Amino acid sequence: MAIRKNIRSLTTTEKANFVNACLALKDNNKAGNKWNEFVLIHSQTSTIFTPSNSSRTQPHGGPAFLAWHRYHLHLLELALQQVSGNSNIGVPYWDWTQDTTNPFNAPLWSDDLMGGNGDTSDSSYVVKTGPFRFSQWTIINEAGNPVTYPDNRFTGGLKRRFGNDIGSLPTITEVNNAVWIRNYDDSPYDRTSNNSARNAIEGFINTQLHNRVHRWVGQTMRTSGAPNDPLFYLHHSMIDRMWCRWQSGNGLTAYAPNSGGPFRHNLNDPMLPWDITPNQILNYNNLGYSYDSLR
Ligand SMILES: [Cu+2]
Repeated sequence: MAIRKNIRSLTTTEKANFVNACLALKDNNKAGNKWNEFVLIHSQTSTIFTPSNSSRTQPHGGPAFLAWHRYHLHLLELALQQVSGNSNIGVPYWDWTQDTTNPFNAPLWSDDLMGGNGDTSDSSYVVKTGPFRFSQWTIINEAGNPVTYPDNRFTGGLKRRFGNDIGSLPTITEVNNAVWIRNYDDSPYDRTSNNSARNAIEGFINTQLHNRVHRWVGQTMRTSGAPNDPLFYLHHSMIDRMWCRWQSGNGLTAYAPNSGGPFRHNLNDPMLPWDITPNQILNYNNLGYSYDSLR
């Protein structure tokens, strides 16, 4: 049984276990490694519009957002458990509301967890510290090849540029305001939905919760290849935790639309590429993980 912990509560051993499992899944950057498969599932489905003439894709901008990312994160967690032989590994979460006053010095940027900001001194914004630093960890484009940059420097390097695109992280008040919306989602079930906990958490309305953190970290995290950065999963563990908290107040069967909405976003529609339905994963207890705390 995996317990997803706040990164602040991890022991030195737990941090090492998580990092080493990520590195093992990456398999020395060998072609076809499992980590990269997860990146490609995200980047490729991000181009599948549902339906084709809408702004809504399978993973983003629609009701399936939370369910799709819950399942993606769950599969990654299982893969980390499998490769490490440790069924207790849970993907820890980054509660960014605890780092709003001093985000550049948040504890997860340590050398034994995520490493830090990209290098601003040479304006490359390439991550050069921690386990996922340049030359240790290679990020890929939509074709599965190492990412290249216009200046021909640091091919394959992971990039971050904290606080450049947007200056601050979301606060606990903003999280509460999103979680207190009782409606899971609302017509037209897209980026404009107003009375929608899903859209408030995803962040196309109000204070951009999920989207804002991607923007604050910047660079790789702002692309459809964001799962190249292991930080993606710590962020989505926090997003899934927010949904679990919403479910604790609204029930494990609450969802919308049950039917009649856009295909691949209704309760019993198969989500690409797995053909699993939101209905099958609403009750996350059945997926074998829990959180150390929901608030
Ligand atoms: Cu996503």
